[in-house]
Amino acid sequence: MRLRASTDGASLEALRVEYLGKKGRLTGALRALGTLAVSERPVFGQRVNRAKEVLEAALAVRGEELRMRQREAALQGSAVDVTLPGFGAAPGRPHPLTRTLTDICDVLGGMGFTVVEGPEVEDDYHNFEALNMPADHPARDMQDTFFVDDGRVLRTHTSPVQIRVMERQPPPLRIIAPGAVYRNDDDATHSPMFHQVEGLMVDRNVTFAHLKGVLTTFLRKVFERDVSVRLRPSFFPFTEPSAEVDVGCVVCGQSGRQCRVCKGTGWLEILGAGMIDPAVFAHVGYDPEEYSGFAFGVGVERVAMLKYGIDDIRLFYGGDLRFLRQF
Ligand code: 2NM
Repeated sequence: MRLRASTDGASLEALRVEYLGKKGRLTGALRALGTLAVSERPVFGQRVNRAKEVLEAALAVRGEELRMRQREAALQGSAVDVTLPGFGAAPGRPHPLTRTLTDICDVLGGMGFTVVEGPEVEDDYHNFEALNMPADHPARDMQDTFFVDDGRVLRTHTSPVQIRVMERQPPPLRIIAPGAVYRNDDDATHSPMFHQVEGLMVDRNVTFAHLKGVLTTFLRKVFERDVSVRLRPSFFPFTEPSAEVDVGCVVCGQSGRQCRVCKGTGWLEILGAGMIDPAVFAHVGYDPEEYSGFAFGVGVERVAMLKYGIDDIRLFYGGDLRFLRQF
């Protein structure tokens, strides 16, 4: 009865002290053992001890019962309402340049090109000499080169990566070299560090028609529409013939009317390309009589700016979330 009546730890403890404490009733009873006749002592002692055991067990059971009840009450009080709306997750996303670079590599990867990489600090030989730009070649001035030390430079393009691959691997070859490149130039459309993807295909009987076909397919996949493609004659020291490649303006749909992106021309310059100059093949030990190849280079920032209508390259590097969240 009194066990049932005690509803908390304190009253249960009071009950324990009352019976089993130093001055408790059962303890008292044991102490009284000495006043009994010797013959009565064992039976009495056994009964008192038995009563103690029963009481201890009952106290333990009731104690556990009360602790359980307390826990249940605590859980009730702080119950979780699973119907409440959750906290919104705020996942990040790839930077628009990362996305564009990945898209370009995915498209060319799907056309059989393999990604290759190389150093950003290059020697003069791989960045210039092997690409048919000997010392004092006027084309070197146009590159706005950053010089490091020991005649080394920050690579001004990713072509040296392709030179390194050709040095160690015979044709056929179908590779792309994506990555950061550096030129001392800084305004709304030029950044001292920007990104390029350069492609190279070398085999027997590779022609300018292959170049045009690959680039047309590539550009239509990257811009996700049936853009027109136009080639204009140009010059690069490492290709002959060379071409600049335009796509029909993706902003004004080639109408050119008041278009700030194509400046009313209806065309956007997007790529440089050409057939590898035999002088380059000579440097890497390829036989120009047996093999031919085409190469092209595309600026990742430029593709992203044209595709998304961005007019200042510096927006890519500012880290402004209001800009980045639009992608
Ligand atoms: C361009 C334009 C034309 C090019 C050449 C080479 C190499 F290493 F194979 F000779 N790689 N990329 C190349 C050719 C790049 O970018 C505007």
